[in-house]
Amino acid sequence: MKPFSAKVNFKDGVVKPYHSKTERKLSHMRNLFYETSIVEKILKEDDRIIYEAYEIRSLGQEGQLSWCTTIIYPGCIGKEYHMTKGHFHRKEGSAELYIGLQGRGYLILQTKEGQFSSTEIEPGIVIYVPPYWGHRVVNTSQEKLIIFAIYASDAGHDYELVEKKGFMNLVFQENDRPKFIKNPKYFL
Ligand code: S6P
Ligand code: ZN
Repeated sequence: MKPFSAKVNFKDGVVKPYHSKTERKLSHMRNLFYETSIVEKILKEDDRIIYEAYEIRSLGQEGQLSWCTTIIYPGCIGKEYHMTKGHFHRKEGSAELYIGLQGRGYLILQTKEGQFSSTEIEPGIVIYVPPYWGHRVVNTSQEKLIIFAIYASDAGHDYELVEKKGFMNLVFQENDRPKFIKNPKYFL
């Protein structure tokens, strides 16, 4: 394999060239937002894009790195801010680096044993996601939240647990400010 490069636009998060672009619409996240009745109501009129990701993959082999930008559009579903689905890595011992490029929000993290952590993201903040911590990005700003992530190419995504149990805390907008609320649907 030879060295290669791509150009990341730090203002809009677009990567050129990229290997894959993922577009996550509200309909792809039906059961991830807390207020499912509000989701269904919005979907009758508008299947909005919640986030997009541009990925540069190298071979899915041990020792290789992949990276991506993720652009989370501003907005709320009911009181809950737009966010990514969130995942654990299939190869659970795989760490990751998150770097804030634009906008503001939180990276929320949790372990399968019930530990929870959150870190604010803003341009220039670099967050280390240790092995075994599931992670989700939440946009609490009124602009696009754009992040850059670097991870092991063979880390993989495990969405199952998050789809079943959610995250321990929800990030709600209250009086125009983010507030962390215990997720009543979460169980250990
Ligand atoms: C991969 C890394 C990111 C996310 C992306 C979308 O390990 O954490 O590239 O895949 O931000 O989030 P999600 O939760 O839908 O995969
Ligand atoms: Zn990850």
